[in-house]
Amino acid sequence: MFVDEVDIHIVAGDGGNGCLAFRREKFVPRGGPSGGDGGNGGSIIIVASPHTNTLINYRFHPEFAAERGQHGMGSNCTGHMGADLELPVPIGTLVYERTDDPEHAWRLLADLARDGERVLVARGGHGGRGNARFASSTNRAPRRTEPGGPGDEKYLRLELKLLADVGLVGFPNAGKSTLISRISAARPKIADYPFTTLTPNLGVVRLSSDRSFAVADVPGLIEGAHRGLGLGHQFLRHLERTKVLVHLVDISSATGRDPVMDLDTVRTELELFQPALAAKPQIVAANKMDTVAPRQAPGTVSESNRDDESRVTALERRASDLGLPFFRISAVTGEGLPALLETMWRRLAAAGTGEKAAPIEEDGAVSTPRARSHRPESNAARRRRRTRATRIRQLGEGRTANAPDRSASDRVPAPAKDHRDHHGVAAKKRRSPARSPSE
Ligand SMILES: Nc1nc2c(ncn2[C@@H]2O[C@H](COP(=O)(O)OP(=O)(O)OP(=O)(O)O)[C@@H](O)[C@H]2O)c(=O)[nH]1
Ligand SMILES: [Mg+2]
Repeated sequence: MFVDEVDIHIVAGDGGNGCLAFRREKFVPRGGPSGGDGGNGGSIIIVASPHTNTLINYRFHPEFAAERGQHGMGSNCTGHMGADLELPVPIGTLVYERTDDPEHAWRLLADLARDGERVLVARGGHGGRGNARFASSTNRAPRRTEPGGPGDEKYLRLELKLLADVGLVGFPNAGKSTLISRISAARPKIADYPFTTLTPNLGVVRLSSDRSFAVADVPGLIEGAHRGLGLGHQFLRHLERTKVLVHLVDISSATGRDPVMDLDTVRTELELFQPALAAKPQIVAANKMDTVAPRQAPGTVSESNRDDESRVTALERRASDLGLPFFRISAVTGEGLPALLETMWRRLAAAGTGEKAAPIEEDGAVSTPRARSHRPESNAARRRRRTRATRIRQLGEGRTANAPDRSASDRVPAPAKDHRDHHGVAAKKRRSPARSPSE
């Protein structure tokens, strides 16, 4: 089963709690605090992998949780970190995050268009500090510990958009699957009835050792596909990343349709689905030329064959009106295919084969590094930022959370002389600002 869209729920691991412990050992009086820190929780990372080509695993298993961090232990033992969880997805998967904004319910987090590209989608919680970390010169037996931070929890949508250079479009039965099976090693189902192809197929065309490109065969389109007729436009998204479109038009009179109308209908459907699709470089190929008799002198051609030839010339005229290259081919016999493939390659080269897909019309970042910088602030980061802002404000007012209020101390007259005790230390200690509970 080909699954190209799934919703999943992910929860990163919580951090382990800090430990409260004291060293108790014979001959070691007042051993001091020895509670270790909790381990960090595991994060969840989505990775583009060439070893999978469908999201089906996520359809039946939509819940994922990373391991939590182990709690801290006595003897200053830090808890184990939770293992990160890597979710492999096919190359070409887009990762969206659900938002609270009703206008943009899904925000694009990353576009994993390259092998091995990865995005951290849920960060594990920080491990809490154990009581050993709170020991100070004034508090040598702290009983304070920190709980571990919670891991991120998110609802994600994974959407697969196949990565192909050339997309084959046309009415059902036009011969798209026959063509892809002829020019590549792909072996899709081929049959003489409409909608044989129910899911997209990919094939790689090798023109020579250093010239190859990927072709996608998507299910046939009919008039009204943008309204959901036929298989609808649900698979057209797989053409969004292609750089060249090839219109395959069934030229045989067996369809009972006009080839020019077929071409115009498919172009209109593409335009209605997404104007950017219709703006891609296009090529027109009249398929099933083996059913059309070769041109002969007038008067020697039978009625039926003359009909077919006029259908081809009408389509050729329409293609030249639109400024599109036109080819006469037969996917079954292989006639005209070398010239068509060369033109595909030239158009691809002109469009820049090495480039990534066109930007998607969604708000939010597309590339992974940018997506990381656009990721919403985590709870821990927000807490840190607020604490820092408060400290800066207090410093501006001449006081900090740790220091006593200067304005109050200013009112107290300063001691006339330094009252040192006989060690000369205690008075100094008494004057030092009180430690805050956060230290
Ligand atoms: N005579 C002839 N028949 C062809 C040619 N190309 C395809 N066919 C036949 O047309 C029928 C449909 O071919 P498919 O390749 O399944 O067509 P499709 O466009 O993939 O159809 P859908 O998957 O339904 O969209 C099959 O019976 C093919 O044998 C051709 O060049 N000449
Ligand atoms: Mg097919």
